[in-house]
Amino acid sequence: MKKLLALLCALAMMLTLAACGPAPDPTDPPTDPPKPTDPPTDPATSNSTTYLFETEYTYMKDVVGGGISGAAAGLNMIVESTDASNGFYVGSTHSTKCVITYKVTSSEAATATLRVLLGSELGAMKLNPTSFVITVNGTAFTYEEITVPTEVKTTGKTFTQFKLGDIQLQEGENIITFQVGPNEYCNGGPGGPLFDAIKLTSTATLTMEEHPENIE
Ligand SMILES: [Ca+2]
Repeated sequence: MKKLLALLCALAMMLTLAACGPAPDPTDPPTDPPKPTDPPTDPATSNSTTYLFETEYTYMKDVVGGGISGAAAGLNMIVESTDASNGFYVGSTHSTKCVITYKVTSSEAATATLRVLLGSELGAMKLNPTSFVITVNGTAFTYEEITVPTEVKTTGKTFTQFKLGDIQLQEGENIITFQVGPNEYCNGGPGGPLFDAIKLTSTATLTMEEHPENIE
């Protein structure tokens, strides 16, 4: 009987010791806390729309341009081309007096991503906020320099799309201007790109003041 009691005591001690092992610390955080769902990289993309606005539909009648050799202005700057969006682009922009003006009405104040479709007849052309000035409602828009490749009709890559960045639109009418700045791309004088169209991507509803009679 004594032996049995001793055995039971020994067992009880072993169980007690076993129960005294390192207890989990209740303050420890879970090793893998649930992560919040990653936000979409661009919250505006889900319900935004991309609008294609043709340069040949801007108000062109009073626009001053410049050809490689000789003057150009107004509707004479519009060129028909199967390579261009809508079959036309605006060329002969080789003058610092050349200002292309888009009037875009926005349903609300909103951000819009600006892309431009450009070509070059003057070789590879570096455009930046100095050599090609862009303004939005009178404020200069800063963008990273782009290089417009020369016109290469054999590959059909006459026009290249460039994403320039986000602009801020106000509710109602917005004026977006593109002006050739001082540069030496055209025989040492100012040269501009072949201007096909712009694209604006925004959650707002956008409309452009269009002049389709330009190409009639
Ligand atoms: Ca066009």
